[in-house]
Amino acid sequence: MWRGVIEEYRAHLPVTARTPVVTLLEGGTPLVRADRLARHLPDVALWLKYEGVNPTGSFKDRGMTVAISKALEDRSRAVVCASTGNTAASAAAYAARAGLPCFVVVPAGGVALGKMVQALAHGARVVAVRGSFDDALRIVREGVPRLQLTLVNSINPYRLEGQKTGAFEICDALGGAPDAVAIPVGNAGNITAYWRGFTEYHCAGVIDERPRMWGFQAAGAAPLVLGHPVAHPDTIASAIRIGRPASWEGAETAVRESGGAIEAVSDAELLAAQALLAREEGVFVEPSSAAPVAGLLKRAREGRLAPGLVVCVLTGQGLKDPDAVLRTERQPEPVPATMEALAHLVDAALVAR
Ligand code: AN7
Repeated sequence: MWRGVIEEYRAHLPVTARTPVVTLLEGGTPLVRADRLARHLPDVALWLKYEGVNPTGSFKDRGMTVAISKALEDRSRAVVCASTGNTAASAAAYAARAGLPCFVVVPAGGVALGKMVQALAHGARVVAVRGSFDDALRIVREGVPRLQLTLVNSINPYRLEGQKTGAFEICDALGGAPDAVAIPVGNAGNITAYWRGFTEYHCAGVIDERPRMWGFQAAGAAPLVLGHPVAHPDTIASAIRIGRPASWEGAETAVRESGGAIEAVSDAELLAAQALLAREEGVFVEPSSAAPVAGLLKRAREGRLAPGLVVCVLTGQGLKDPDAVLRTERQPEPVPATMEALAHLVDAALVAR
């Protein structure tokens, strides 16, 4: 049975026999081959690392199991994070399991419905500020020393330590490293963590080569592409609506050392990629998580996609953000409860195909 990322990768993580392990058995997520989607990407063998099936529905759980376990070991009195939603949901769940109070600071109106509901359900104290995620992170960083809280954003080094296990799992499943990894970039913690994971496996001789790291930001929130912070980030992908990434240097190092790149995709490209994943592969992700697929499609269209084995990291579950889908999809109008009404709709739909 899968034992969660701390037990599975204990030798690679900053834990000891005295660390109380707080886990929901996160990690061990599917690496799914995506041949139908790959038809749009000439000469690419495409795999999807589906992080949406983690316990709280995103990759954040990999880091949170380590951060919350260490907070408990260090006798923290409460934890706090700023969040666009997924960190909040994960912190709330793991803090609940540890018996620790949890404060989450979010941009008012800037968090998808499912994530807000998760934080509330797990009993986190939710503080909604009139401002952006970057404002929320700023006040949390300022407040942590005075309030004596443990910060569980990815500035907390234990978070990235846990998240690097995603890279280990990809190599373990493939029996080596892929040629490239495509990943969404918001606060830039995850691309930094994956690069660390590949580098550690490379140094340990587990893999011969490290993959190229391709990061994708939303065009309205693309500070790493522009080369300067964005004061008012704007995108439908609320998870990555971030103008001043905390792990800026980590992302640049990953790209430089791997020979990769960070590029931008438009909201229209994000939504099209989200729909394609759902309709051609049966994999439902939130808009931010469609960024790597949107980016690969764009590279292919522009003739800039090298052949090889590519893994897309799909960071979050689609159910978290129902409003994003309902912008383009309409709910059905009720019809009479008759077989004829059903037959009429079936015939119309199949003729239209
Ligand atoms: C689904 O929850 O920043 O580049 O506060 O939720 O490591 O920040 C979420 C980020 C990608 C970007 N995909 O990862 C938060 C938060 C999803 C996310 C990212 C996020 P990073």
